[in-house]
Amino acid sequence: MRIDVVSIFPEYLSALDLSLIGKARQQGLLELTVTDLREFTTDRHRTVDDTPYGGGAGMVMKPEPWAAALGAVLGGGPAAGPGAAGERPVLVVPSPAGEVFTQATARDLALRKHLVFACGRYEGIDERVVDWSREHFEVRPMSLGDYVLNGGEVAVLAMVEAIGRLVPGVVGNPDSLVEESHADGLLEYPVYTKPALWRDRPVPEVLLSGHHGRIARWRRDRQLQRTAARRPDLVGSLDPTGLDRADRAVLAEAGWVVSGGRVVRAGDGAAGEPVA
Ligand code: 6GU
Repeated sequence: MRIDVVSIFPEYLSALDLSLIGKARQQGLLELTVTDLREFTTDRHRTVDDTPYGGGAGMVMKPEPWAAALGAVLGGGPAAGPGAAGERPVLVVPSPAGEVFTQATARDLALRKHLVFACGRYEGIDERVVDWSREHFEVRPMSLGDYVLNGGEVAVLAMVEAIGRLVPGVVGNPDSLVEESHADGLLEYPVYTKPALWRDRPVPEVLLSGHHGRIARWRRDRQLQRTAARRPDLVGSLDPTGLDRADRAVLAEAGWVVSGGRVVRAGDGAAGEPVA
């Protein structure tokens, strides 16, 4: 997979030299290039921003350096036309005004050949850059969640890590990807290691039993309870056909029932359902 990141703070992305993603780059699994947007300015001050039309606080990133940088990333230099045959690269534009980036997004983007991340700063990038980019890229404005960062760089670190670890070969043991949070719409179960007794706190006994069936059931129960307590929004999105009797009993205990083909809060739905 090829990944390009364009930023006025290329050093911010140096964390991508480290750990799993750094190793994947050394192994050639990920070909990641960070480009300094200021290399595509033409004035003495290397200006990338200007005041907003219509007034208001802050500054807006100018279109010309962005068009030149994205043109170069497309491979044909600043005057490059539409891409060659094959799939268009994805242009991810990190922004608190984007669609929320989830594990499903990461899985989707991990299948693509070429991802480009355009890190905005200040109040954002002139919207015409986004419109123009749709001629050359599949454009995806993306947010990490409902809070505001100073720029896209930290968001890109998170997104590249989430995507990169799903590229085959990047995570050594692919089983690690199966039982983690959000793999199946639930939060992960709690984990323990030695010693079996620490500061008067024992590890849950079932985990020492060697009984694989009971351990799997205990873990599944903890996933359901934890998700109901911490992320009720995820419970409401569960597919009831994936829930066995034991799952439904745990959810009922937490105040959720299956009704009308959906998982709903007890009391919120159809007549005749038990109220907690
Ligand atoms: Cl992707 N960018 C910025 N600037 N702020 C954010 C964000 C992204 N996601 C959440 N807040």
